[in-house]
Amino acid sequence: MRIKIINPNTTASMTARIAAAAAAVAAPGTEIIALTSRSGAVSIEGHYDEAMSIVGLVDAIREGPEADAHVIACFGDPGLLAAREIAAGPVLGIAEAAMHAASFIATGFSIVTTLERTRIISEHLVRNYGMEHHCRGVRATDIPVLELENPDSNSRALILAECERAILEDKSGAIVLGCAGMADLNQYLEEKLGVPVIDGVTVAVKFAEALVSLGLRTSKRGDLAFPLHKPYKGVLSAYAPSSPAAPRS
Ligand code: 2AL
Repeated sequence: MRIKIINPNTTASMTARIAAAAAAVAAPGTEIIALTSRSGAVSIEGHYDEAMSIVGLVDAIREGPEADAHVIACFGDPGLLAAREIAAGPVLGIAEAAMHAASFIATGFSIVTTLERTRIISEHLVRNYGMEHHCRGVRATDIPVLELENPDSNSRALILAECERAILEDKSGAIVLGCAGMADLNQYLEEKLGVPVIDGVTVAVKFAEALVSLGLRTSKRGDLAFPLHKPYKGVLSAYAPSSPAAPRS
């Protein structure tokens, strides 16, 4: 099967790390295609960045070979439901996938994320996904997303310290990493912390494999049906849904 992983920010080096994490867990018959958005912010760190990322995300879903499933590799899960409307196969957001995985293996988890201003995005997702009874805290490290790329930064140490506080203060049994740029940290953190550390990229790949191998696809009854055919105006005119039920993978 083919799984397309889309980094909705425009930083290709981050996509490379996401792709490596995905390839490390993919089953032998799974082809991973990792794409970097061609338009939008270099890092997604707020509501505006998220909103602006969705056109690039849609382009990436539509370009290149068809995929059996898609993964949106940004912890805000930007455009997740819109992506499900235009795709026929499953579309997984890394935040949704990570929270569900955490709820299977611990009664309570904490999310450790990047900038303080992104905390509200995770909090909204916790509520949207019905995870209030499982999530015991959202903790911001105030690390800018692109600092995770900088080998000279002390981001690892800051993230480790915040995870330790989460385990002690929130009484959490698992940590959810709140950024796709942390996809290479889970093993290091797990060894230091002694609790499961969940990176959404890897669990989303495994959930996608499971759904595809079970023959499960996005429901096209109701709100996730292909978008209604209608004209779009202005700079988005090229994005008008082209036919009432154009099946796109
Ligand atoms: C993210 C992420 O996963 N990628 C990105 O650019 N911004 N989310 C976050 N909370 O930092």
